[in-house]
Amino acid sequence: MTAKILLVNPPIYDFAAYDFWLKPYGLLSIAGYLRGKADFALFDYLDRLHPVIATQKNLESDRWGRGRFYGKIIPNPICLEAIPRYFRRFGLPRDMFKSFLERTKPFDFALIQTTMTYWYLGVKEVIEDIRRAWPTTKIILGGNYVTLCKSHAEKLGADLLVPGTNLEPLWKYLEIEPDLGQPALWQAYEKLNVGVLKLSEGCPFSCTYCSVPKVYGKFKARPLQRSLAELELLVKKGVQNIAFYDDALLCEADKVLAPFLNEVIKRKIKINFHTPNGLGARFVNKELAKLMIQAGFKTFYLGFESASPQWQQDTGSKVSCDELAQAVEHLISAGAKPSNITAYQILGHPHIDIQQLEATMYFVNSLDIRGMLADFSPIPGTPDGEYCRKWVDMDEPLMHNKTAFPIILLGFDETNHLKDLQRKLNRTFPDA
Ligand code: B12
Ligand code: SF4
Repeated sequence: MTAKILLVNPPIYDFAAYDFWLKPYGLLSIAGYLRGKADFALFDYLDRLHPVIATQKNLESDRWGRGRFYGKIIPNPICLEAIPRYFRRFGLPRDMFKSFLERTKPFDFALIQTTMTYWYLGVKEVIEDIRRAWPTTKIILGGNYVTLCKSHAEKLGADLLVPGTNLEPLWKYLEIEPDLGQPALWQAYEKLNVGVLKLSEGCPFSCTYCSVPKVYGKFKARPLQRSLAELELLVKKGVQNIAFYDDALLCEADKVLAPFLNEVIKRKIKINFHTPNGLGARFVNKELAKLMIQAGFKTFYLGFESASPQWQQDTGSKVSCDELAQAVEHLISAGAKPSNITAYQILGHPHIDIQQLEATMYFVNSLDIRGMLADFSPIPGTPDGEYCRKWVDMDEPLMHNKTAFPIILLGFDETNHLKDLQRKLNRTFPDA
C-alpha cells in the first residue's frame, strides 16, 4: 500500500518574524525525492497565500512577494523574560491544524521541518498535536535545529531525527527508495507566488560565526538539469519571485550560476531572482554582474558584517572593504538599482569591540547602498557561538535568539541606538 505522509512547516515563536521569501525547502526537497511513491498532504503554518489569511490587508505581499505573517502576542518564555520586547506566535491558528487532524484519517508518517534553533517551540506544538490526534503516526524531524541541537531535539518526543545531510536513515525508516533526480514537491501548494532554488551545497570559507562549513563541508555544485527542471516547475506554478538558498551562490560561477542563467535567458524565462542569504562580494565581477541583471536578479544582499580589517581577518576573511566597494560598482554599472543593493552587518557579535559597527555603517552608506543590521545568533559548535557561553546558556536553544542576544550583550539602549542609526542612514540616499 502507498504510504501517506503529512508534511508540516511549524509556526514560529519569536519576537519578530517576516516572510523574507521563507519556504520549507528541505522538507519540500525530501518530498520531491519521494514523488509518485507516497501520498502527500502539506500543512504550512507560514503559507501567507492560505485562504484564511490571504485576504487580510496588512498581510499582503510587497512587489517581490515578501510580507508580514499573521501573529499573536503571547507571554515571553521564562528564560527570555528580561528581554523588553513582545513575544509572538506567528502562523496559522493552532485550531486549524487540530481540526485538520480530527477530520482526516491518520497518516503513516509526519515529516516536520525544523529551521532556526530558537524556533523549536513551534516544532514542539506540532508534535503535541499530532501525538494527541494520531497516536500511531510516526513523527520524523529534520533540518537545521535537529542538525545543530540534536540532543535537545531528542527530548521533543519524535520517532526519528534526521540530522545533517545524510538521508539514508530516512529512506530506511520509510522503506521507500528515493529518486534523487526529482525536484522539490512545489505541487504541494495550491497557490504559490514565491519559490526557492539551491544550485550548490556548502561554502569555501570558514567564518567563525557560521555552521555551514562543519555541516555541509566544501563547496559542491548540484546537478544543473535538476535545478532547471525545478525552475520550469516553479514557472508552471505561476511563481514570479525566486530566492536562492545557496550559501555561496557566486562561488565557481563559471561552472554553476552562469550556465544556469544562460539557460534562463535562452529559454526566455522572465522571473525575479533574489539573494536573501548574503552574497560573496568577492566573486562579483563585471561580466557576472551583467549576466545576473540580464537574467532577472532584482535584489542583492551582500554579506559584509564589518569594515574592520582586524575583525574580517579574525573571522575568516570572507570579504574586504575594497571587494565590497568593487562589487557595488559592478552591480550598479550593470544596471542594479542602488536601493535594491543591501549590505548585511552583524549586530551583537561577541567581538564588537574590534568590529567598529558604527564606522561599518557609515562605510556602507558611503557606497550609496542600503545597510541592514543582521542580529547575531550564537550557534552551538561554532567558535563564536561557543565563546558566547560567557553570556548565555547555549544548551537552551531559545538563548540563540537573534533579537535577544544583541540586547543581552549590548543592552537595550545601545541596541536601539544602533538600529536607529541604521534607519537614519538608509534615509539619506536618493533612492530610499
Ligand atoms: C535560507 C536561509 C535563510 C533564509 C530563510 C530560511 C527559512 N526558510 O527560514 C533567510 C535569508 C531569511 C535566513 C535568515 C536568517 N538566518 Co539563515 N539560513 C538559511 C540557510 C542557507 C538554509 C536554511 C534552509 O532552508 N535549509 C533547508 C535546505 C535548503 O537545506 P538542504 O541542505 O537542502 O537540507 C538537507 C538536510 O538539512 C535535510 N533536511 C532539511 N530539512 C529537512 C526536513 C525534514 C523533515 C527532513 C527529514 C530532512 C530535512 O534534508 C536536506 C537534504 O538535501 C541556512 C544555512 C544552511 N546551509 O542550512 C542558514 C541558517 C539556518 N541561518 C542562520 C542564521 C544565523 C540566520 C539569521 C539569524 C541571520 C541574521 N542574523 O539575520 C536570520 C534569522 C531569520 C529569523 N527570522 O530569525 C543559521 C542558523 C541560526 C540558528 N540559530 O539556527 C544558519 C544555519 C546559517 C549559519 N550562519 O550557520 N536564513
Ligand atoms: S561565507 Fe557565508 S556561508 Fe560561508 S562560512 Fe562564511 S558566513 Fe558561512
